Amino acid sequence: MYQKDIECMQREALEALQLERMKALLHTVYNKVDTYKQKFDAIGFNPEEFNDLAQMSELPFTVKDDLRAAYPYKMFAAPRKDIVRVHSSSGTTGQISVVGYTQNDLDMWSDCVARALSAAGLSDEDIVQISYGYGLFTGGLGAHEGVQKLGATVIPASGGNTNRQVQLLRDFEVDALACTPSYALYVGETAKEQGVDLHSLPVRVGIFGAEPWTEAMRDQLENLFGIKAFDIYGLSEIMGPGVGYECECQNGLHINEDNFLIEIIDTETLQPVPDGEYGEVVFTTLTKEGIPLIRYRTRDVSRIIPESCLCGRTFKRLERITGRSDDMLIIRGVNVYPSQIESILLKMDKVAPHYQIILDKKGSMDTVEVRVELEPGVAFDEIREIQAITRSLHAAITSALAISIDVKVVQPKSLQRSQGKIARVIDLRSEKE
Ligand code: DLL
Repeated sequence: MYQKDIECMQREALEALQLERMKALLHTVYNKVDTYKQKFDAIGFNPEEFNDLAQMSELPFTVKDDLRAAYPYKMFAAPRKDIVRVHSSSGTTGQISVVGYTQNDLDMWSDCVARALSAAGLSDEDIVQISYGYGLFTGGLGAHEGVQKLGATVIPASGGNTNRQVQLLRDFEVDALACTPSYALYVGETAKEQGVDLHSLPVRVGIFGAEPWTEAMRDQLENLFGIKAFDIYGLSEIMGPGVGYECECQNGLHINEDNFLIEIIDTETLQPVPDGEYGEVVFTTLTKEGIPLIRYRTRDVSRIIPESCLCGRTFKRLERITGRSDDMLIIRGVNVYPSQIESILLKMDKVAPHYQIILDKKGSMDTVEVRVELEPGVAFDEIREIQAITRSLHAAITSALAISIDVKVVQPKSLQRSQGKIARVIDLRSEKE
């Protein structure tokens, strides 16, 4: 499923394809989606006048609230009878948003996922266990159809029942595990507790995504399982898994640019920034029929890696997502993403890769505490040892982030494990208001 003719297209040809698709898309949304007709009319934009990708920055953005206001089907561009599947975003805050797929959309999606699996070194010879949740969440079914498209064997395990996950991984001779990185860690930990030697199993690839994770977490997972761990990126509003994928270089997410046009914008000026600079990721769906989106603001923060990739693919690479702007903590005036804290913790000795960031209030003061588990086998009652570990964690965070954060080392296995997307930040402040 390596589609070299597309994935390694000359830039000029790719941009010509994008322009052609963009013109058709603007025509469709203007005529079929009220939200876009209103947005375009409001700024006097005539879709017929779009003839250069440089005009992208003149187009209005789409935000989550547009989708919420259109709940459930009002932004669909295809007739309801052509919609063959519906998914929705996780909707942690307020109303969920609904995304509909036509059969062509599903075909395009499974193609994108198959490219990702193939770039991770998988083929129709392999067995892939999907431990992303199945259901309205796009992870399970999205990955599932990609595996089938590749011609590999799919084990639709879904999330949860972790003992069973280990059993499947071992007994079904699975080659690749697809789930969130935090869940992979839990599966690996459970396997170890059961005395399963993960390095002796056939599993050799991890397809991990749906939440921010770090290079340090990649090292942990690769060592724990004896695998190569690949990042996969996506979001329900745009498609689900497979918007971006890592190749054998494991250095950034190639964006499926024949289907998705990517921009990075400055969140203050809302203007596009040059490749290499950080900002908010914005996508336009070039080929989707069900619910095409123009300049959708993802809230994800990252940058385009400007150098070309050694693998030969010409699709732009998005650096791994630092985090969502909504998850950014402002600690005494300093902006910090949980992933920056993860990078530091996971490099330290004697602590396990399980942590939480607790936001709380003391009087009118906001407080932040990082809780991290002690590695199993290190004696928790060795007060001096615990103090020394705490001090060195504190010093490492202070020197890397230039802020002082309270650190608490907790007992092994005392923090909640995730079976899907993990919540790293626990905010107790609202309970006290
Ligand atoms: O998480 C789709 C997905 C499923 C991607 C399985 C990869 C694998 P949502 O639930 O809508 O969709 O959440 C989308 O999750 O905007 C990012 O903030 C975050 N996210 C997704 N993939 C990654 C990743 C799915 N590889 C939101 N790295 C996105 C960091 C990710 N964050």
